[in-house]
Amino acid sequence: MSDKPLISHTYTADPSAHVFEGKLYIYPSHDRETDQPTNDNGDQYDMVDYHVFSLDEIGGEVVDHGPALRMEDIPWVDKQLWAPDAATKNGKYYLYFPARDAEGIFRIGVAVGDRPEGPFTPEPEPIKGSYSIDPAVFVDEDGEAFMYFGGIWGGQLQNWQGERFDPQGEEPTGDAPALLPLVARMSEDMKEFSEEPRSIEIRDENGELLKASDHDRRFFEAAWLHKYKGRYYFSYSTGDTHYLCYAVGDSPYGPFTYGGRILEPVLGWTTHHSIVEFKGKWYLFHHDCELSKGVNHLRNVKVKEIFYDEEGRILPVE
Ligand code: FUB
Repeated sequence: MSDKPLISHTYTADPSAHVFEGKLYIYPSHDRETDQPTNDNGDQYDMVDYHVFSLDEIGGEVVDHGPALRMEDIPWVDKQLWAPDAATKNGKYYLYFPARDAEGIFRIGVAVGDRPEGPFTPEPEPIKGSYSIDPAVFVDEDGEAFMYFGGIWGGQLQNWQGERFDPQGEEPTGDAPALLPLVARMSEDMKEFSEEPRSIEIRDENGELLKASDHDRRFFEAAWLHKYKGRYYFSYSTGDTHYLCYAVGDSPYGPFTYGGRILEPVLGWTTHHSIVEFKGKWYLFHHDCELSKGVNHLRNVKVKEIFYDEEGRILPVE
């Protein structure tokens, strides 16, 4: 299968792929050139809108449906439309997105549409109780929906270790448990959390929480949840070590046990993905920086087929 960028007329990243109405839809970040400085805070990821893309089949034409949501139309957003996701329920489509508010704090918003490709109308306020970045919304077979989210460093998760935002918050170090991603059940109308977000435990083979110093395995950002043969697979990026990893559990709330790496580091600092079944095969959508020849904030989406072994382990991508 070709390893070429799926989209080459514009920069795209953080692809959340879903099958809606028999088609494969991709909800990516829309990277752009910027004069913002490059730093660990991620200021260079300075995006201002979202486009939705669709394919009838893998390897077929990718249709760009144009702007689905623009920053200027979202009342609470000041800057940085980062990695989005989408979900459908009750005949509506929901686009979830993180962005910084007027105080520079990342919150998560939702916009509603009638079609998978939008357009989407944003709610005037972010989701109450939301913070940090990278929402991924999983709708289980019984119709219950859950949002997974969180990201450290520029994603600000380290600033939320107490009741409120602490500008001095830092990632723990050494043998302390690593910071954990979050999950919250969604309300029936998909616009709110119906409970307080709770931490997702990612444990090692001995049942211990991953340590903060374990940068090869600890959660950094890019949460994704999919279900395979009745089990829940939570996958994520390790950030500064640049791996895509997964962990497996028996409940959407976890706990999850670390399962291994899916993808080795790619060209560019960030790595971010989604996993989806389409027409009987499983695919990893992800990004690298091939088109821009390595400019970290100018990324392009790619797709690879993935496989499981008999025990349900995801085989690392070659
Ligand atoms: O695209 C901006 C940020 O870069 C995303 O939110 C992160 O997951 C990383 O890919």
